[in-house]
Amino acid sequence: MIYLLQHAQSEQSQGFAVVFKQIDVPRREHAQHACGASPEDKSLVKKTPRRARIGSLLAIIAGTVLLSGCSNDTELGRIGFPAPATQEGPRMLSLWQGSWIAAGIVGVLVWGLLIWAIVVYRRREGDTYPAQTRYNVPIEIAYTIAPLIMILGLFYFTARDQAILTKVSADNTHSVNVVGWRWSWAFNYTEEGAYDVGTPGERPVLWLPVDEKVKFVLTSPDVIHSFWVPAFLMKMDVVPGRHNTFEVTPNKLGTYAGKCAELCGVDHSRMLFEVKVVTRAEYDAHIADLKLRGQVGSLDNGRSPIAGES
Ligand SMILES: [Cu+2]
Repeated sequence: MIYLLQHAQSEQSQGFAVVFKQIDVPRREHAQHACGASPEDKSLVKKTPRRARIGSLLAIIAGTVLLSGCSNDTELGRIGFPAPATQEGPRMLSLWQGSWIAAGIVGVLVWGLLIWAIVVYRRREGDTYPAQTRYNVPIEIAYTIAPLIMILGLFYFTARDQAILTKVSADNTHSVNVVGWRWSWAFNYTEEGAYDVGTPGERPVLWLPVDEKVKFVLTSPDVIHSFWVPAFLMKMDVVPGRHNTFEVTPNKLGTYAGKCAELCGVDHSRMLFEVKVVTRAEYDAHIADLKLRGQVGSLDNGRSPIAGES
């Protein structure tokens, strides 16, 4: 190769293109010849164990990320998500974990390639200006196709799960009209004909019977709010003039926190409520109690009727 390079340089009629072709040789080999060193590059022999170590480190990182995503019993395994308290929750959880695992694999690959290039191709004594590569069609095709595959993969799983999670069944028998208003919530138990309402200082409580599918119909008389029960792994905006709807089946008894997740004004942070998932008998008793207190019917604007006002 060096002979060809010298030959090309000696013939003045040969242009730069020919010279570049001729010097398109492994840079290290060329550099070693240029400075008179032996072609037996000992540093190349030493590279293998170092590369193996880097590879092992990357494999350990990738394995840790993958394994941590396998357990749903810990917050670390759920990557920060709360333990799901609905039948639908695990689907949302696995979409979340899958997205992080995919991001982790891509991250490890990119960081690995970066570190590998920095370490293996670092400047060494005697190195000359490296050969410049432009318009490498296979690499540019790979640059285009790889992100496309990633985006299409994320889109497919997101669209699939979103379609399932937002599907509203026709056979619904239990629904609650959730009214988000500045700055609290009203819950209209549609079939039962009872309501409950809170204030920023007094959190309202939404009661739900366990293992029964409930349809939430979200309405707002003023601005956009967002109905969020973190343990349900579901959140949906409450938009004036719209009836946003979703269904969940709470399957764990307990009390859960809820809040508004859309900045809606000065007391947004006080739009807190609680959700009590109880047995059917406790639920019926609570509805009867609401009716005894006179909270019969529904509130479409979130405000309790005040004596003397129509
Ligand atoms: Cu709000």
